[in-house]
Amino acid sequence: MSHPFPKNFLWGASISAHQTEGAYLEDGKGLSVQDTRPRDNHEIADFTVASDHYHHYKEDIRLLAELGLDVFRFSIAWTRIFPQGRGEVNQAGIDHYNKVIDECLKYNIQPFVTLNHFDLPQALEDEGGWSVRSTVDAFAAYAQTLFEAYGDRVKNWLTINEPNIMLLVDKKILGKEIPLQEKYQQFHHLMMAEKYAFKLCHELVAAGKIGPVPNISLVYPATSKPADNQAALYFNSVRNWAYLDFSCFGRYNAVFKDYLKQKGVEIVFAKEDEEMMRTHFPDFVAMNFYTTVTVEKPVKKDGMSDGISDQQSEDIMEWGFYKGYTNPFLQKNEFNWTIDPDGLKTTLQTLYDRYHLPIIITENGLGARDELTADGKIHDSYRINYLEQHIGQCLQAIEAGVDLFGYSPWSALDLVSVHEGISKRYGFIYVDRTEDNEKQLARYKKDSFYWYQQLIQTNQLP
Ligand code: BGP
Repeated sequence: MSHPFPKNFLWGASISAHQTEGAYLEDGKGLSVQDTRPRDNHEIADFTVASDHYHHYKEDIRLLAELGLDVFRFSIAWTRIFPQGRGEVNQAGIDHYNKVIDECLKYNIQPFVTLNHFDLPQALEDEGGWSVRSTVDAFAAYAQTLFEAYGDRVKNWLTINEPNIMLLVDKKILGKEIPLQEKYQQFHHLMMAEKYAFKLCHELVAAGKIGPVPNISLVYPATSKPADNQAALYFNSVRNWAYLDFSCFGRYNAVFKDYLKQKGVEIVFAKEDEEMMRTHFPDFVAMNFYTTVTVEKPVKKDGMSDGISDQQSEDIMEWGFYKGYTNPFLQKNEFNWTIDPDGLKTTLQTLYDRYHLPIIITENGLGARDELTADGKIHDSYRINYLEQHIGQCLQAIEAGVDLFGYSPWSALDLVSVHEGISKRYGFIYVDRTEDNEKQLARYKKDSFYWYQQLIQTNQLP
């Protein structure tokens, strides 16, 4: 029989603004880079409607209360607060999130608020986006506005979702290739923007806590060959540790710096960076975990292919450094992502030993093509199975000494997947997006909803 989780363990569920809200031009909202991103035609539900959470937030939060959540992780759309990225505040945007926050608190659900989840204002992108330093200033002003508006009620903040994935290993999120030098300069600006968020949160939010949100896929060497071990070291450093080392230690790690040197990339630091980066630190780490990755040292340059992201495909390759490898010991989901619950425990232990900070999991889950049955049910036993295995490993990590204080899987309700549109669903709550249907946008509780509800009630796995 499984042991209970610690008494104060936080059970949650997560979403992001642009993947759920829709209402993309309502109440003064400006366009974000996600609104303008080119879409595949097969996506019947685009981000303009998404799950229409903007209009359904009351119903959704009521369902999440029924689920029994302690925590609801959502992001704020920067373009609702500042339609042009900076300048005059859009009061309708401030009001909307006031209502969302108050609705959560009404049910005793703590909001965990992400400042920015992939949706930079298009107006800032037009001025150079994260390539220009002025975007860091705009972000700091935006973060300050949020802390001042909501800091009396929101005590837990997350900075910028997965800068490591958004920029470094995924080609689809921003929908374009960025030249290498520019890419790493953007990365540095994101890192500095986060430092301003730490500083401002600690100054402005009484008892406020804030953490970075990396996507971590632990990297395994394909074999015990020393060269493969080197490949794994480099990919771990670039993909996983570059972000968190900067965030938590205030420096880039030496392997990452060597990688940049070999690539001929030189990050330009502003005068104030050195002091800022060594002065402001997070209170916890919020980790998103889906997969692990396995790499070998590439031996020949041809065969280099065009994988979209390392989570999805082994085709990822950086000549001279690493090449994806199909791990024969791991199963995959229908979207080609490896499933590795044991890897979650190892990741938690590695992370905790490296940074000595409390950890909350803010994403983990199974994307699948769920089917709504004629009687309004969704039998997602595959998701229950996935969650059960991963939550089991969370418990093992806690018992092995990791300070894991919460688990907030992806996603609270169905939303528009970054890579696959609405066809790939993660939610505990099904959102009907069939066309020409009077049930359009209706919500249904999946089998996993009832399973998670039971788990939260008993604070232990069945
Ligand atoms: C993470 C993102 C989420 C979410 C998730 C699943 O990297 O933070 O926004 O989308 O991945 O990815 P996908 O939607 O492609 O299945």
